[in-house]
Amino acid sequence: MNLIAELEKLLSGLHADLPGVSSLAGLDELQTVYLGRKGALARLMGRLPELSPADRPAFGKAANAVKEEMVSLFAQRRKVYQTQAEDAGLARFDPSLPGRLPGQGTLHPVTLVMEEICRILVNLGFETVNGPEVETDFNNFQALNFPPDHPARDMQDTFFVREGVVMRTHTSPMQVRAMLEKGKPPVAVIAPGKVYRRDSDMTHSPMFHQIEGLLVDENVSLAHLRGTLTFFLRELFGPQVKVRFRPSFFPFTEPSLEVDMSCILCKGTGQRVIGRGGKEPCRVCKSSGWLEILGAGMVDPAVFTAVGFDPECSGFAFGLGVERVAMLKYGIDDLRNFFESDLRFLKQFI
Ligand code: 2U9
Repeated sequence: MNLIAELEKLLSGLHADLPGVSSLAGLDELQTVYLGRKGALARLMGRLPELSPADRPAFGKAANAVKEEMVSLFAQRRKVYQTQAEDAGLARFDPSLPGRLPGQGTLHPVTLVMEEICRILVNLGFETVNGPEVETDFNNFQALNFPPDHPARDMQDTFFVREGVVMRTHTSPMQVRAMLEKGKPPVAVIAPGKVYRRDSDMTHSPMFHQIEGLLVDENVSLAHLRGTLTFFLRELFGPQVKVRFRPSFFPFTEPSLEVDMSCILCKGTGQRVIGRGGKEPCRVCKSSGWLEILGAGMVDPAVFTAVGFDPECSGFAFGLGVERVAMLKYGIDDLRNFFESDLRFLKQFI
């Protein structure tokens, strides 16, 4: 049989074999048999030297035509299988299934506590005010009756941006702004936010969060301050909390107070019950039974004068550190946990 006839036989052999293939893998196998490097067509073409030089071009041309046809037959068949595979994939796809949710973050414990505190105070009628963390010396110190030689005005204690401009050391400048904007009483605002002090150790960080409150009206008394803060602490820590007030000093309040609450771990006893009737000194309140939680006082008339209010008007103010509250509420003993962004820590607060 001449070689050209063999080429035709090979092609009709492929036509006969193709319908017997039932998978993509089977098709790959058959393609190797016919078109592989050592396949039937390659073997046939390897017999070119058997032909006389005059017959070789005709054979070469016929062999190329057969190869092209074979390649196209395999390609067509492959397409059929691919479409079938895609259809099968689509049949398995259920568009009614809920989508996969991207991993959701959680709120930072400081944010959670800040929101909780603001919620209680807003329910009491205070309005939230937010503002700049870079402040004028007037709003941060002068208006709040800080004398020029007060230690807080020293480079060691405050971050100075430039002459007369500081990173706010408390959120009190927001209450100053609120009074300047309103022009006269009544004012009832809370100012939550970041504050900056040149401090850094186990219990101090150069940036922390405060919430301060201010109420200015006619005939505001220490009794209003006491009632408000007692209610506030019982909402935040539970109705069993006892509250006490001690004299203190701040430039912007007179009289000034430190507010303590009964220890939330030992319930004010100074001792914690362990095991069967055993007791140990409470480590949270260092056995005193009390925790310092707020600073407060009646607004000093010098502050009213500085913002153009009648110095005869009356008001109370208070302030607290949010990280401290979060540490007590969640039993955290190292402040640095809040700022290290360790997800194992942060994911515990939902
Ligand atoms: C104006 C007038 C008075 C805000 C106050 C405190 C007492 C206070 C500290 C608590 C812990 C700051 O975070 S802390 O270190 N705050 O003790 N703050 S009275 O008094 C004001 C504020 C604004 C116009």
